[in-house]
Amino acid sequence: MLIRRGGPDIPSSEITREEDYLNRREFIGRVGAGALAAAVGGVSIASDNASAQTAPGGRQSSDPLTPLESVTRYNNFYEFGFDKEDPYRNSGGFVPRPWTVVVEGHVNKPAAYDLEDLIRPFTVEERIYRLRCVEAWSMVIPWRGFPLRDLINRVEPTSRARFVAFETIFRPAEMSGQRSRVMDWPYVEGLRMDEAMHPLTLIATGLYNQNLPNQNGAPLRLVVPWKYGFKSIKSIVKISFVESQPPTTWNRMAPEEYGFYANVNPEVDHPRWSQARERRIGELLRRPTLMYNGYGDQVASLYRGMNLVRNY
Ligand SMILES: Nc1nc2c(c(=O)[nH]1)N[C@H]1C(S)=C(S)[C@@H](COP(=O)(O)O)O[C@H]1N2
Ligand SMILES: [Mo]
Repeated sequence: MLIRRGGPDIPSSEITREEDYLNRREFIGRVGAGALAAAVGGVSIASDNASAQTAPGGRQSSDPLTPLESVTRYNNFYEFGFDKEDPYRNSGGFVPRPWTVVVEGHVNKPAAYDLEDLIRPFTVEERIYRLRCVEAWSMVIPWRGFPLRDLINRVEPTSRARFVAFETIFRPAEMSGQRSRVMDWPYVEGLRMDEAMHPLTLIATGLYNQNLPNQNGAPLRLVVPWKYGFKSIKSIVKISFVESQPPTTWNRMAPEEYGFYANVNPEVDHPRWSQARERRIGELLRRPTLMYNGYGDQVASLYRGMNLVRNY
């Protein structure tokens, strides 16, 4: 299968054909990623394939990958418009580098970090995670990134930090959606500290072995695989360590439809539709939605004793 392009922003030299990518993964499986990285030089993938499979957060999805073309042309990124193809069409003029991330609040090392400096110390690895949108569709995406907790440990939150708040860039000149007031910009999200520290919680800087396309949240975004997609905030410019539960964009817009927790839960329906099943993009038949998007054995303990109907 030939993929035309990964998005309007990616120079053609950076585009990975899905077929090449899949062949390469097979190759990685045989020789080990370390050897491959050594052979081709400077490839930022897991330095040790065995550890990628068995690391605490490294459990991979064995479902077939969603084609790159769907991952980059069927998006939710309201800063670039409402229709699924709008982010693909409208994000070509967005400039994701250079980029600064402000870290503030209850941390020992608050600062405005240049993106490259911020991510340099961390081991970037591939994680294949399912993303389940609250709209009852899902994808399987080979992300490239590092655990958020590596970053959190580096900036040293104090004991007063109980939640982490995230903010997307506000740049209406480049983000046409932000020129209308349909949402309260900038987009904001938040996690409880233990959710943020969970090894499954990823800061993604790429997918399919290329830098994140603009429409997927360049240059860095959150991926929280057991929560509905809207928790996975894109194009992050601010990370704040706070004492109380921060506001989140969708909760502010429609609090009875979108809660703070937003854990994938087939038993708690959205007020306007069922969450029991989902359409995997590219498949015809809908499949059952799994509790915590299938990551329950790793995350259910975070919510033990909580009422999941009330804390939706
Ligand atoms: N800043 C920002 N982040 C966002 C959104 C958005 O509109 N703005 N949409 C969310 C929703 S609803 C989903 S399902 C995922 C989609 O990610 P993807 O387009 O990379 O698949 O991004 C999330 N992050
Ligand atoms: Mo979503």
